[in-house]
Amino acid sequence: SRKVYLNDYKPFGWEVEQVSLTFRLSPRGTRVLSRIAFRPREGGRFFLHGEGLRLISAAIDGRTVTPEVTDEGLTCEVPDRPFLWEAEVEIAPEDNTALEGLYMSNGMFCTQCEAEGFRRITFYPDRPDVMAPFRVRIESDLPVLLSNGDPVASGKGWAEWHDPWPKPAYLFALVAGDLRAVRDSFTTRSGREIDLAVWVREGDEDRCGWALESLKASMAWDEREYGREYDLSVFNIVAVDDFNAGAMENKGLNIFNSALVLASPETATDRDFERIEAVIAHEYFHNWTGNRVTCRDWFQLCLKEGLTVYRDQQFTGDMRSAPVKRIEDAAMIRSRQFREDNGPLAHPVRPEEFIEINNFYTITVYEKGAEVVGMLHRLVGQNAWRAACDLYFERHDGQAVTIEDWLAAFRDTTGRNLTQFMRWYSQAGTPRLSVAEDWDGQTLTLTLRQHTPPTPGQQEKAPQLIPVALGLLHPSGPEILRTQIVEMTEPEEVVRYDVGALCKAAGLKTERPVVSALRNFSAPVMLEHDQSPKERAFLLRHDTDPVNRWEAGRALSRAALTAMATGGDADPQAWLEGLEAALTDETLDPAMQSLLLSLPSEDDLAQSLADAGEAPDPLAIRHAVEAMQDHMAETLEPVLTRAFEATAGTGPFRPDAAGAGRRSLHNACLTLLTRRDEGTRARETFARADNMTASLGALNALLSVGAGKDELAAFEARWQHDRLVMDKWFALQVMRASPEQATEVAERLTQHPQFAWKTPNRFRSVIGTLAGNAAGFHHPSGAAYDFFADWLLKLDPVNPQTAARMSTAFETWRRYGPERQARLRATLERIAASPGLSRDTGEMVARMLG
Ligand code: HT7
Ligand code: ZN
Repeated sequence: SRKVYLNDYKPFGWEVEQVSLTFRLSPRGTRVLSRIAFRPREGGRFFLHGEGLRLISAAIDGRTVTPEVTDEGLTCEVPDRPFLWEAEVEIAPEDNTALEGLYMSNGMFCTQCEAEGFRRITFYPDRPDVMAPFRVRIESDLPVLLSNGDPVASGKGWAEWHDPWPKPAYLFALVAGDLRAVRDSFTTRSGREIDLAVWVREGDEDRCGWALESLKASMAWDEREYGREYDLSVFNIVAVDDFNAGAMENKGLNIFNSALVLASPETATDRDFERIEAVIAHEYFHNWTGNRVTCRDWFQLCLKEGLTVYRDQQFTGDMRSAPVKRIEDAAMIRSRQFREDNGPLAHPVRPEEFIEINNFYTITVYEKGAEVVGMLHRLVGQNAWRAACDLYFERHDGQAVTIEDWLAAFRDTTGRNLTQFMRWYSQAGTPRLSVAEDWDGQTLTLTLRQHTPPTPGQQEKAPQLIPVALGLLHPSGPEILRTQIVEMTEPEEVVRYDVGALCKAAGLKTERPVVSALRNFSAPVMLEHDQSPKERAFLLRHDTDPVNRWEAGRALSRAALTAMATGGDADPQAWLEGLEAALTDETLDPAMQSLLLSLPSEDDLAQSLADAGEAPDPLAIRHAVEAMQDHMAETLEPVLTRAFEATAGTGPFRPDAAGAGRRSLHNACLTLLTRRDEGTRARETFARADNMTASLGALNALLSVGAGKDELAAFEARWQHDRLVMDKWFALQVMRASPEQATEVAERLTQHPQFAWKTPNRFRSVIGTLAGNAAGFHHPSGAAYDFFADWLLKLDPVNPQTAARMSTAFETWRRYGPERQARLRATLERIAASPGLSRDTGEMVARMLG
């Protein structure tokens, strides 16, 4: 397979002035007629992408031409002047199981064109830097016919749409089906009324309210915070059951995985509500960060994704709790992004080469990309941030641009030289930041050192610009130095604090302070700061920075758990005392208390052991976690019981942050208390539950102690006709299965009549979840590896994009001991050697094998 390189970028030789498309829809033989007005620029070889298309006819300015067609597209002699290209092709949406291009889901036609799906619809320069206005005519007997932009006209069996905003083909969308609309409207700050609609299958209408509320909140927020207004007369969202990812920001016609649109208290958990709110916002925010200003090429993916994730994080922080959101985001980066950055799949936020771009929709591009944007925001401050964003929109509206253009807006606004900052985009890997303390009785000297280990293809690393947020606390509790940002640029820097003066100013006796470093997770780095359990327990109680308060608790529980998992001396006393204090602190938000109560994931613990040079044993980790949960339940039973009772549901379910926080704490307490009461509370909770958060919380608690058989059956009987709830039912069983039974449970579920493996949501809920059950997946029998690989190979020819993404289950293979490593390597080699492997999965497996 051919590699594409950032440095090989060349603009397309023609401008596309206008695109007109006519679709004659039919499941096995859809005809697509295209009329495209080209105007020469640099010219060159005229090449249009096209894959899996049957060319019926082609003409230039009305005269038939016979282009040379290959598997990837066509070339043709064209005149050296503006010309009209016309072509007719035939495609078979019903046979399109890859879910890229035009495909069918439950009798409905829909599209997914990002990144390179448009070339499966018609011949076109399918690259993001070719932007044009589109007119679309759809002919079909289906009652609802939608495309991008504003509706122009419609009649029986046809509809026409016009999108005046120049857009790349990846933002094209078409939907046709027997759909129902739930409607609302939004008046922009300039007084234009926008028609909003969520389109769903019959029967789902009563689950659209939250998506519409979230959409209106997002529209208002983008106007308020960024001065960005919506720019068409309609905004449509469609829910689709068969979808490779979460959602897609097509201009004026967002298409969503139904799991990320449909919600009612009975069927969706608080997490689902929060995710729906965030993803609706994310896709809406793309209207400016991605659509009006787009990417020059796919190497610049982080330009739209990193920025849009950052914007959706800000939105969630504003709608809910900013500290809780920041802790969750920091936790996600530290576990999942660091895992990617420290393994064989490491790549820069802006990669420089790829074989299959779909493999680069990663946590590094999205989430580390968002961290980089957040660092920039914090470095320049709020006013300059807003001014630079305004300049970026003004300068580049209607253009396809690069990270250099993005940073130029900041350089030109602030006068700052951002050359070193640019390394965050070009250098892969997680910087290690160490903090060493020296105390002479008056002055505290901190020596900060940074280094980034090599990553595949990048041996040498230069120092990064790291904003290190630091604060100091007096050992009696109060803060003596408020958060201060040290902008570190060198491999080593020394910072001195006159603690005597700071203590004096605060009216306190001079004592060695406790350092709170990397507050608010001020940079995506691994902090190495050797603090004692006593200092950590102190920070857990007193730090004014919520992220570091949580981090102090995490460090304590992590240390105890890794010691337990390796047969060492574990002393969880300091942590449990801190936890008890947090649980009885009535000023603390229940959502925060719930976060403090949560343990690091088994995968995080495995990574911590690997970082310390030990081969993790996932079974030992599972036993350690269970022993710790028993210990917590026993020691904290009275406080857990009080918190459980204090958070018992009162009044109707509202999916707001306060209610979600209470329910989260309630469920966390229930899970622990179930280890003490033989499931009595969980059974009662399950029987009384009037919302999905409570039912699933109770079921989860029961399954985690090996009980809950009857409840599982009752749940299935009640929800068997609901595909979204059934996904939860499938996933929970695999997630909570014992290490010995996990593969067997997953295997049994694949025999279930509702295991529709070609539907990505269902495949992920069973097969994907097995990889999330670390102790089950890495059971020494190796059964899970074989089972997982067999399913991956079955899925690969049907849906390569989803198969490739799932293959990352093996990304950590090198962290395990020799026996597991040998099995994992053999499994990867078996996948790599299998005939006809897709380019998508082939690239992933080759990178993992190194
Ligand atoms: N920009 C989109 C990314 C995407 C995608 C979505 C659905 C199916 C396949 C996809 N490939 C890429 C979604 C987003 O990040 O907003
Ligand atoms: Zn996005």
